[in-house]
Amino acid sequence: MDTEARSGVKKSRLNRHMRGIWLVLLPVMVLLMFMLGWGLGLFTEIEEEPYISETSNQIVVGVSQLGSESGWRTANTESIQRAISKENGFFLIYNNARQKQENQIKAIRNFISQRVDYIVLAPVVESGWETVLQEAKQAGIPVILMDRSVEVEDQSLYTALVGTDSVEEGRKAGRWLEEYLIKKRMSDRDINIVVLKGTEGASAQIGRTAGFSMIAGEHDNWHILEQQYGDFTIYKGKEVMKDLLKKYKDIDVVVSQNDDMTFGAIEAIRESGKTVGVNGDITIISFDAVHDALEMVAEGVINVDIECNPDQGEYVSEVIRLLESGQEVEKRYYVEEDVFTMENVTQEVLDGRTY
Ligand code: GYE
Repeated sequence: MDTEARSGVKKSRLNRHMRGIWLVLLPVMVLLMFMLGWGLGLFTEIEEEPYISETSNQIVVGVSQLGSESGWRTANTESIQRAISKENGFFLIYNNARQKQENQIKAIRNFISQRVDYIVLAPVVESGWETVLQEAKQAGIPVILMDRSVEVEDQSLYTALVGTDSVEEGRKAGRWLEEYLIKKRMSDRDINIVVLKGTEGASAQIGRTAGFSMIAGEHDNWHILEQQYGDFTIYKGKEVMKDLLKKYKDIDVVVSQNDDMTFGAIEAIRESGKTVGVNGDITIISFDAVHDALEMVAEGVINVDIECNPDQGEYVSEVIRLLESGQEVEKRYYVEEDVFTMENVTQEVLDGRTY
């Protein structure tokens, strides 16, 4: 055999050998790939979250809370967790967004993919919700807003709002100041005011600012020296107040849009050597009326506290019950609210205040 022929024989033997290897290897590889795919769940349908099927007779509710910035917020969270409970026939999936809208959007998308029955949203800011609310609507999941509201053109993007009338709260603060100045025979004097606003873009802040400004606008002698964001927190309230005290030597009134900022502001004022409250240098107007703040109202440290009721959980669960039984619900449910001064903070009020 010449060399060419010999190499031809070698090649065909080699080919046969290779084919033999492949014949064994190929089925093994296919089997291995199949087993791998099976292990990864590629050949089975994506399963529902197990608890949803386990809770078929419970109403599944996803709650997106905006954060935990204040005593009021803690009470609001407790209220919704109490109402949307197992004992009441609900299965709650709770998420705290830590003041970030993007976290709330993520949570809502998560609720949608888990096919919850209802979504409860306490929105940190007012705008930027269209897309995600549209997604919930397309998935057929009703959205109930709690506490704060959203700014959307299409009102059908949410089913109902359970909250407070923040514009009215701001007006109440203004009207109280009007009456107070009349009583003190100071209604003709120049009054210097600073405003500690809550979170930028939050409906509670926007409403309270607008409501108070409406009344302030009716008085030429009321001068709003400056308004600054204090994020509804003690820390920021103190920082902002310190800054304002440095800038203005003659502040008469502080309008602080929640009790936490008020606590911080009072610390800053006292540290600057000034006094607060009923017989003090600076009149304090606060919002929320949590227990510790009401004690300070009773002591005359805070002049007035415009109540904002965080007990909204029961109203939310009531709205869900109505929807479950196929009934119409109102678009807005406002909870009842009072105005507290030294005169009406009784021991009974203090004892009854659980937050
Ligand atoms: O006043 C404040 C909280 O949105 C009404 O948010 C709520 C406000 C409340 O952090 O304390």
